[in-house]
Amino acid sequence: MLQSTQRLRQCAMMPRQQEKFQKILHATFVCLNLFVAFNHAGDYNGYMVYQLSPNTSEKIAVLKSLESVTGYDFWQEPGRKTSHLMVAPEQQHEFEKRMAASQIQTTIAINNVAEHLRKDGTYRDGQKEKSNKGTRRRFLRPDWKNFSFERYLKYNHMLRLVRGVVAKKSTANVITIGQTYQGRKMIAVKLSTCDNNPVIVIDGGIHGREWAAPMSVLYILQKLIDDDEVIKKLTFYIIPLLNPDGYEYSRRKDRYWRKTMSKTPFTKCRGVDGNRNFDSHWNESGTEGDPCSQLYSGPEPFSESETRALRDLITSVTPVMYITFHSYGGLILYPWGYAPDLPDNWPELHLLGKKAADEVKRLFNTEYVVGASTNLLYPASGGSDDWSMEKAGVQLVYCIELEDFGSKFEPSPNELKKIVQHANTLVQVFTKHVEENYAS
Ligand code: 0X9
Ligand code: ZN
Repeated sequence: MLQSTQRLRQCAMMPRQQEKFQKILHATFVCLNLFVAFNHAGDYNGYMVYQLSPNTSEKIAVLKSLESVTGYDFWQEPGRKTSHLMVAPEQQHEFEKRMAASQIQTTIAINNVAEHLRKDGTYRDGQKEKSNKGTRRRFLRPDWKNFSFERYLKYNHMLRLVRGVVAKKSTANVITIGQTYQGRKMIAVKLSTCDNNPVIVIDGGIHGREWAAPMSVLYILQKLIDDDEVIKKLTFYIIPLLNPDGYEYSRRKDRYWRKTMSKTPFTKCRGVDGNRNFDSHWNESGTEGDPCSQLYSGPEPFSESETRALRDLITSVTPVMYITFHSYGGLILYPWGYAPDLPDNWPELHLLGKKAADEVKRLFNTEYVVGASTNLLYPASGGSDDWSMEKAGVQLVYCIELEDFGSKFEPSPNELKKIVQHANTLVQVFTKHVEENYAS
């Protein structure tokens, strides 16, 4: 529930004074930066999440200038009507002053992130759950047929589920597409009956903390694997989890970890934002050169083994469609993400996106908004979606920000169950379009 931050005082300052004031604040932020960078390590006691409603482009620019400040973590980046920002306790006072000075409307979405996390967590993998008979048992061996998508799975269990089901199906194969920085196996499931069929690549979880995304891709796989009719006409490569290192670190140590886990020389900060690491307008917009930033684009394009694995798969199978799942926001995005330009085929992408959104609305009464990435969200270059269209020539490309029902990164079991169905509905509509227009 949102609470109003009435303690924010609206300051009526002259522009010059305001500029000076903002410079002093910025200097204070930079000093705090170093302190916070080495001090939170997954402990979110006292951290707050603010909901911000900047109603002018100047106010959005003020928020954007905070992106580079460590201790500030945008859960939803500035660009849309509202955004969510987590702020470390040491910085909250300065932050509130700054918002007041810039007259940006601010409410508190989560008062203490650590408490919020303590309340959550009853439905994570490995924790006790009620069995059908009402007794409590440990959920160690999820089995595919009865798995109901009401909890999040650890990566090993995802692999176990996938391997188990693929072993029973002649049209499905698990292929290893690479290895993560920490040595985890990266896999894709190939569903195919004929190598000449149009190819669709689907992935999820390039951002560690977005747990609903890999679960959605697993659900899509569960539905597709038995759909013999579709597999007669199309070939799929499904990558349930693109950033297993980041996901596992988010499960075990730091719930809001977003990046990969690679090490960069001369800094204690780890990881690269995989979705800023692709070689498409690399490092041009919405990215950071600071290894401590959540949006660090890496030392060079494709510095990460995880992004290279996707690159190599896509270049070798030349898909006609690529869909990447993220959370959250309830958005169906198509390129470009680096700038407000539009691809030539944007009318097709827009109409198909709308068709898919209409189907989710009809079945679940949930609204997904459709549009070009930069225009609907914000400019951010180096994304897997932009790269696959620009450099790999994939014609139909979507980045889906799954609905969260206001639960942000922590959809409840009930919500997760609906979210994975949204994802599957979108894919069904997309798949039908490819079948009807691109298959022979
Ligand atoms: O910023 C991102 O990478 C995505 N949003 S998220 O909140 N899940 O991090 C949106 C990516 C949209 N695509 C591009 N900008 N290329
Ligand atoms: Zn994401």
